[in-house]
Amino acid sequence: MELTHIEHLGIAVKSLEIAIPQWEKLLNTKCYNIEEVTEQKVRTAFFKIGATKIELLEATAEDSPVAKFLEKKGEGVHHIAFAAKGLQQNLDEAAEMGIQLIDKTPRKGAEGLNIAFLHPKSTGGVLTELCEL
Ligand code: CMX
Repeated sequence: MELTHIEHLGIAVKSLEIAIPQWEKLLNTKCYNIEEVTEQKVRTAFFKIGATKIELLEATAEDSPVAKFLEKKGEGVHHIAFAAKGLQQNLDEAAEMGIQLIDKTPRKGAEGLNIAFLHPKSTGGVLTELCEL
């Protein structure tokens, strides 16, 4: 696989309204984008911090993956996202290595990026996202 850097860290929060000002204070920077990703049943808020980003995730439905996560584990780091050169090729290589793919082909994520998730059961318990550069 060819991963270049950490594109963002996804953090599950109960409420963006509460979390955004807290993270703006912590990072000393303003949230630059709030976006709903209907397909993923989340509302997201982004912050730039150096070469990477922080993505806050709020569930928009009871059956959202983020709602399930919050119920089981509470607020906290939900996933790590790597920038990948050639997303489909990286997915094919991951599958060849025996990594379980949640998405066998790329789909559209926040900020218009093509993304795909790898199952946490095959990535050391960390939900992992690949983002096409
Ligand atoms: N990180 C680590 N482990 C996780 C996890 C996460 N974010 N989410 C679930 N798991 C673990 C659970 O703890 C559980 O482990 P155990 O079997 O040991 O209890 C196991 O995975 C199954 O979890 P579950 O609650 O039964 O949930 P599902 O199997 O229904 O779904 C997953 C889990 C990862 C397949 C699903 O959440 C998914 O498809 N995620 C990718 C999409 C996503 O998260 N979208 C939201 C973000 C979108 C964005 O960034 O734009």
